[in-house]
Amino acid sequence: MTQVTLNVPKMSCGHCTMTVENAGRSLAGVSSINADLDTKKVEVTYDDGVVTPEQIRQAIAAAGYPVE
Ligand SMILES: [Cu+2]
Repeated sequence: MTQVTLNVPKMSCGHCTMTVENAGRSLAGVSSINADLDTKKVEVTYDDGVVTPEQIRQAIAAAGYPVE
């Protein structure tokens, strides 16, 4: 398992973090995702043989939250 921390500054409430987490969870290979509202960071644990960090970024961006 590989871990990555993404910056998602647009998250502004609990609904945002839920939307971001659900977007990440919808991807095969993502084993855990935790969005922190205070730091605007999203920690993702994933299987790098199944999914790439770029795909995770794109899924979160497609949900309306650009990753910086
Ligand atoms: Cu929100």
